Amino acid sequence: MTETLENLLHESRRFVPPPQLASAANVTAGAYDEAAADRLAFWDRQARRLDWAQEWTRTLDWSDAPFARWFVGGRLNVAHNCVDRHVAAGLGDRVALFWEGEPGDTRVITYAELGVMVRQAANALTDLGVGSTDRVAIYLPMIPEAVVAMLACARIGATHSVVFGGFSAEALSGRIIDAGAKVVITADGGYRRGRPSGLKSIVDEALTRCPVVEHTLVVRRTGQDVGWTAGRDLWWHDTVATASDLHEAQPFDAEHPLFILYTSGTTAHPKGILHTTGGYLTQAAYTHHAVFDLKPGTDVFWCTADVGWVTGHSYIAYGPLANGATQVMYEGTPDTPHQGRFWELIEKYRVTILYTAPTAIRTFAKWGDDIPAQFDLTSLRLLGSVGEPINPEAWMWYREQIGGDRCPVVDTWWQTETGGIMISPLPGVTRCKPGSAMRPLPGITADVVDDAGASVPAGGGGFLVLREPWPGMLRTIWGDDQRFRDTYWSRFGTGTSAPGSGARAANGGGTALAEHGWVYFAGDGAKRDEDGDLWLLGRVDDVMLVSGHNISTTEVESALVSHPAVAEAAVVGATDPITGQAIVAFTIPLGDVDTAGEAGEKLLAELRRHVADTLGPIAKPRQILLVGELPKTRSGKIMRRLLRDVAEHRSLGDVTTLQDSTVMDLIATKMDEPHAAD
Ligand code: 6R9
Repeated sequence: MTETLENLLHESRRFVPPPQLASAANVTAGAYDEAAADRLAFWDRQARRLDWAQEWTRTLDWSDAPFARWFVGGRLNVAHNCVDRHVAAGLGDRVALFWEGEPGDTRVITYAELGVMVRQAANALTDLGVGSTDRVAIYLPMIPEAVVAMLACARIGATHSVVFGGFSAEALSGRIIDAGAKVVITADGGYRRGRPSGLKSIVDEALTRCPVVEHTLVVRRTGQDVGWTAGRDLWWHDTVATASDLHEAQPFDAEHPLFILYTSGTTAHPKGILHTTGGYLTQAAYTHHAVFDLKPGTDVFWCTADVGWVTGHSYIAYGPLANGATQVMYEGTPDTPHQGRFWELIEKYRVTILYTAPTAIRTFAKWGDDIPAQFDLTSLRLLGSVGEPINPEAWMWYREQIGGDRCPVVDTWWQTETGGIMISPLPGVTRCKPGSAMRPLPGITADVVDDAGASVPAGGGGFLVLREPWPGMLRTIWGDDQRFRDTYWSRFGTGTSAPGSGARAANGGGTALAEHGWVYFAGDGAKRDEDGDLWLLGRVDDVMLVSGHNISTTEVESALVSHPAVAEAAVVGATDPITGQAIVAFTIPLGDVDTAGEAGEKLLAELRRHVADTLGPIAKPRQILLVGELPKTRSGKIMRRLLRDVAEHRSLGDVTTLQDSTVMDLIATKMDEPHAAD
């Protein structure tokens, strides 16, 4: 980016916390002051929300930056913190998981029962020779055993690497090899879209390339036939379910590796993000307590992410369980067997807090308001969003149609790398603006900087950076310290290769420069509005340069989504002989909108005008295509890279991480059709 991002979108709607929530909130405005007064003392207090076998001697050691050590010398056991201590406190009968399979089968698991399962799995893994210097790959559907497997690894100090169950044999084997996993925990299959899918068969294929794997542990979920390698493969029900449920948890060092999680990106070279024990759990637990205002005795929390993503790690497995939460866990897709499945589950389990993704919210809006309206959603009191920028109109729809115009919506920005939520409203404090993640949480320092690393003034846009280390931060990229430095710490600040270009320049920008000068580059664009609140604008790779103006795809998409005929939109910059790049928009109309013939042409012209009216003529798309679907990753993020290929009539790059690879063929065909809106 040669200039700062333009600031195009203006939003004047404001939503104050409901008084009842505010007056009983877990975290109040004072937390910001406390953390500002002494950030490390603040995190010290949050760490004390956990049980430690041994107290730490130093909160943070940053002397070997960018390699951080938090809670130095402290020792704790994660599984003890997530399960045993609740049982010891007399809460063994509290439900930990209301699990619902896609076909409608259910399991209710209390904390006491979860403890038995975790201890048995810990014993079984130990018997297989797994210890605290080993890695275990977990490739499971959304069944309770996924959480049990993670906790069992944590209990014995083995580092887990959960691989999303939708990934191919190739992706799986690449991750198993990179991590050096010696055991793979999987299932025969899982249910998705009404059909059993195979997992064990994919593991078998992957393992032809992974000689380091000694055993697989296989959960029977679907009962389908599976291949079997005697001596290597073991059934969970023969091994874990028959193991002793007596197991004493040993404490591990605060910096003991807890898990590796591979981020989306190129499958050829996955980045194994490494998280450790004490700091990660502190931040996962604190942010879950603060952002979701969780009241463990009465709330029913539902995070709809898959455990294969970081959201499932931090806000299904670790954060909620550390806080003693009661959760819903759902195996399947939101439209199986019908499009009201989520709302049916909220009604059934009286869910009070829902955490989902903008892609899901926009899809629900597209399916129509009448679907959620058929269910009783009055149990809800708080709604969260994560994964992508949430368009103001999607935020409004979520608040009104799902939250009954009564529940606060918290838009939470964070990454696999950050381990936990970083930027988010506090539900009992913040006057929310639709589409803004608002402020860094207490104890977190974020900034928006220009190309030279100087803080942008209010009203400006640029790169999102984090100026201070935080407890849940990644410690490195597994096996590749240099890539860790290069990717996150070399763009700005002390780690930058051009001396003087980064850290020092930031002094002029207004925000006090951290003494150490290390600046974490998140890779996202952001703007700071006149009030100092933050708006996340997506990956900087997606920013468009139109006639010398940097324009975010997010803002143009939000303008399109604010038109009543539009459900979803994805925008890219395509090479243009006159403007450098020109805006090309792929738009999904709402289900009942007439797009045939002349009506379609009229709509396209109107949409282009609408964007120009909302954001200014500079943001007017050169071309808009009406499409039925958009290319998305399996975690629901729009893949603009592929749309750029289509818009520039290039052959498509890697499509293996797509949720549905046929989508691109349809879009490419559409692109080649003649259109009047050019
Ligand atoms: C938690 C998660 C991280 C990237 C991140 C950003 C995007 C996530 C967002 C958001 C705008 C939000 N992102 N939350 N953008 N507003 N509230 O999604 O982790 O899969 O590693 O993705 O997702 O671009 O950099 P991960």
